[in-house]
Amino acid sequence: MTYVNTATICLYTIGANIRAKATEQAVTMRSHPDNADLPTCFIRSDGQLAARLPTFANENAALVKLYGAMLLTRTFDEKAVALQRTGRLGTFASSLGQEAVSIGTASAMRTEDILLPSFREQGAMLWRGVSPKELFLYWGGDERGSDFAGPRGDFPICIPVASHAPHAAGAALAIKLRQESRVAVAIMGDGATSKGDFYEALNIAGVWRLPVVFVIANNQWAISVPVSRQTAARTLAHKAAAAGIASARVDGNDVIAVRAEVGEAIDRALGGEGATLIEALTYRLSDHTTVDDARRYRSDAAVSEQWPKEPIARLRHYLTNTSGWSKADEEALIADCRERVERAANDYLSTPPLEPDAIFEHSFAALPKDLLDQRGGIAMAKTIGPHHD
Ligand SMILES: Cc1ncc(C[n+]2csc(CCOP(=O)(O)OP(=O)(O)O)c2C)c(N)n1
Ligand SMILES: [Mg+2]
Repeated sequence: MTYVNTATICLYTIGANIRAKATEQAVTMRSHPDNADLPTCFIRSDGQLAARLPTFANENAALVKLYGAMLLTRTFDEKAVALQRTGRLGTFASSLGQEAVSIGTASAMRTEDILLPSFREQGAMLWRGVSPKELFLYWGGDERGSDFAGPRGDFPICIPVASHAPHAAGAALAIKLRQESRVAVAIMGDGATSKGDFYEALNIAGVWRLPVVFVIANNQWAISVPVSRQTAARTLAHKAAAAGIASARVDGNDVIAVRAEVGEAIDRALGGEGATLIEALTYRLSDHTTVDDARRYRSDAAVSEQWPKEPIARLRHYLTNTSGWSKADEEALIADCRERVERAANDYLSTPPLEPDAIFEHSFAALPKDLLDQRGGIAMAKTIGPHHD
């Protein structure tokens, strides 16, 4: 964890010495005040250890659970893309290659914390208990997909870029005013960090010391805009400096590192230390969405270079090396993920569609007049049939 708050830099000189001693025996890549750009990493792309693992990762079952959740996410994404391609789902944003950001973040949260996802965080939502059927319903244009049976306190998918950043600050303010022991956690992309909403949310989170964590899934692209053209800041984590909040950079393809950094940020928030901005470095291996063709703005070679770093193979290498994760284990897990996703897809496909006027049901407690009129029009069309001039 790195603070880019200048007031704490001198403390770090002392802290750095202590930490250097503590990690003498471990090969460490954890972020460090003398090199704020270096991301926290525990497991390298080849599955080898980069640093001594945090306590939660010493238990094999915990790692297998993280692995299974990433695989379920990838299986879900594959099915969603297939459904869209065959005309049975709307536009969809795959999280291929970014599963560790979602799963690392969600696995660090407690049930009572509040997730505010963007549109590419199905992994986090599934981990929190949103069902794959609900996610299919959402992307199929059905409002019932946002009415989660599971995590009732979590926010729905946010399509407008960064508009959930102020919502996260607002949720955190409510937590603080009610003196609850909870944290709001928002996940958004690198493109989101250019929005005014983002800066305003960070600013107020700093001023009011709010219990909120902003996780940036820096997948290097905002549709066709590379991160190099997104900002002149050296890193996205540096954006925390102006808000006076803590920040960290993490290898976003290392699920253990993401979980560790988000966990530390949550602990700080619970301890009254306020907000943290975490930049998770990852890569969007898929098109932006199913209506994008990324080959128009980036080369296949550039994408191929990123594949060896992807998060699922990385953890599989580690599990294979350390705990004898076998081909049979892998096949059983794949079969389980497929079965769960297929069942959810079939449930979604056999769900009768909503009535057209359901579109008016979920945004307003009391409908404004123009929407009341429109709803009346739909009701009339249903009784007398469509109007033809
Ligand atoms: C306010 C707003 N402006 C524009 C868009 C169109 N749009 C959808 S995704 C996107 C890029 C987002 O990039 P990033 O924040 O990096 O997230 P990623 O898609 O990479 O996950 C844009 C411009 C939008 N959804 N909302
Ligand atoms: Mg992006």
